[in-house]
Formats: sequence, structure tokens, C-alpha cells
Amino acid sequence: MADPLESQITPPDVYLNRRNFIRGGIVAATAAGTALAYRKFNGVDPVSSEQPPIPGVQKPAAGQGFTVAGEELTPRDSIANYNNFYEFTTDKDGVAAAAKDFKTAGWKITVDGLCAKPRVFDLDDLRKVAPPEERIYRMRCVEAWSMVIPWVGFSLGKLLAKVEPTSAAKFVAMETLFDPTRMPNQSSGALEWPYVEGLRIDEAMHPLAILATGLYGNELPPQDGAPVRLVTPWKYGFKGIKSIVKISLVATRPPTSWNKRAPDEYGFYGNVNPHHDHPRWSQATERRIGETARRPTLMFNGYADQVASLYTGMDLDVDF
Ligand SMILES: Nc1nc2c(c(=O)[nH]1)N[C@H]1C(S)=C(S)[C@@H](COP(=O)(O)O)O[C@H]1N2
Ligand SMILES: [Mo]
Repeated sequence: MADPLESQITPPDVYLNRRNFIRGGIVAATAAGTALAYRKFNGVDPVSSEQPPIPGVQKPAAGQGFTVAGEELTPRDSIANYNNFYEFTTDKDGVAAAAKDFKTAGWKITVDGLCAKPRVFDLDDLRKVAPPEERIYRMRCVEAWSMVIPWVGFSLGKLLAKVEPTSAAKFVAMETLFDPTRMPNQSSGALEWPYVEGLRIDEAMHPLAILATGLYGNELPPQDGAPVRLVTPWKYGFKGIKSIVKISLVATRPPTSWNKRAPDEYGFYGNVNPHHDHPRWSQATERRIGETARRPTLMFNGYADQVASLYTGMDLDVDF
């Protein structure tokens, strides 16, 4: 945040809009425009980051929340130019440029811990776990902006099944690459590195939880978490850990990056909940990127039918 004082009293997206209003008059006054116009008015061009197509992408099964009806897809330019990826920069408009040359050749993911068949997967192995599926999901950042994103990926549970978790495995811990030569902002103290995230095992096995390898039918661009990142659409965006190198089955709740940083503000669960405000801003509404009026935020980001039963009997103000 460029201005910590103002960012302490307003949600970051309102703060950004205000800057945009001051700097970009007409665009902000009408709609904040598309991300493209936003960037033109703010002196930053969108970075073109076309990627190779993913062959054989399947349409998702019906009736499971794998697609979003009646809401427009967020343009690829916005998804690929307005990012949170602190390993590169904390400036949402600058991630695409800062991550442009990030190379993923030779990538490996270790899957280990409480399982019968721990294993290292390269990207070819990963492709063999399950056919790529299109999953159109809402994405709601804890900062109160949102998108609708056509991911390509497959259920995380299918990868976990390959290593055969034991009954002692109650949680899944995940880690982003740590390599400051390739992720330059890891030389800063923006967060504690590597970025870590985690899920309860039943959350991880839920069909909605995917490992995404693509966007709009093509491979993920670096800024969105290439070559593989987690997407849990009923949770705030920070749960969706990018550029994963390690997935471990563990017995106890693993530490998670934003919870370590500010436990009062970011819980372990990170479930989207319009009734549980962030201490510094309301979570009742959100700004859909590309729209003018704010939308009401939906319980579990609109996925309550699919996931509410995971949390039966829990106090969602305590376990947030
Ligand atoms: N490794 C890592 N993963 C991360 C982040 C990060 O800074 N580092 N930011 C998170 C946050 S706060 C959000 S909102 C989403 C943003 O994903 P997107 O840029 O693809 O929209 O990534 C999440 N995953
Ligand atoms: Mo976020």
C-alpha cells in the first residue's frame, strides 16, 4: 500500500478507486472502466502474456457449481493485469510486468507426509493425474473486489488420491516456491517466505477445490500462479496459493501466511462471509472488476449449497 494511513481506514479497492478518480477523472466517474482503460489512465499498459493452449480441455459436469450462470466472465486482460502475488511486488498493477520472465521449466511438486505413496510430480505427471477441465468460478478477494474466472484445472482430491493419504492425515499444507533470484520481492519482508497455505482434508477433497494450470483455455501466465496454483472458490483469494512446489498431508492445522501476519484479520478458514466483517472494512459488498455498482457478497461466495455442510456446528465468527 502506498498510503498506509488511508489504507487502514478504507478497503484497498476503495482506496484504489479514489486514486483512480483523482488521476483518471472520467473513467473513474463512469465505471472505473475496464482494467485496460484503468491502466491507460494510470500510465501502465497491460502486459501481454499469451500462453500456449491446453489441449483436450473438457466442459465441466453440470449441477455441481463448476460453472457460473448469468454472470459475465471477467476479461482476460483484467485477470492477467490486476493481481496479488507478493513474491513479485505488492503493487497489483505491477505483478504482470514483474513476473513476465518467470520460468517454470523443470517444475516439480513434492506430495508427501501422512500417505502411503509419497511422490514427486513433474508437470507431465501432473497432466496424467486427471484430464483438464474448464471450471468457471467466482473469485472474491478479502480486499472486497471480485472476478469471474474461467480456470483450467482438476480436483485437488484426484492428486491426493494418488499418494493414498493415511487416516492420520487431517490437514493439507502447501508451499510456494522460495527462490529470491526468480521471485525478487522475496528479498523483502512483505510477508514471511515461503508463502504457505492449508486446508482441512475434507475441504481439500471437496470437488470444488482445484489445482489450476490454466486460464481461458491456455496455460497460466506467471502472474496468476504458473505453473500450478490452488483455487477454492468459496474462500477468499488469499487461500489460493500460487506456484506450488510442495503439498504435505499433516495431522495438525498448518500455519498459513496471512493468518500468521494478522490473525485477527485473516483466519485459517478464509471462508467468504458477508456477515463477518474485516476489522478495517465491511465484507457485505464487493466491487466486481469491470462493473460500476457494488454487488452484495454471497455466503460462501455463492457456493453454500456445495460447501455449507463442511462447517455444520461451527461458529463462523470464531473459525473465520
Ligand atoms: N504465493 C502467493 N500466492 C498468492 C498470493 C501471494 O501473494 N503469493 N496472493 C493471494 C491473494 S491475496 C489473492 S486475491 C490471489 C490473487 O490471484 P490472482 O492474481 O490470480 O487474481 O492469489 C493468492 N495467492
Ligand atoms: Mo486477496
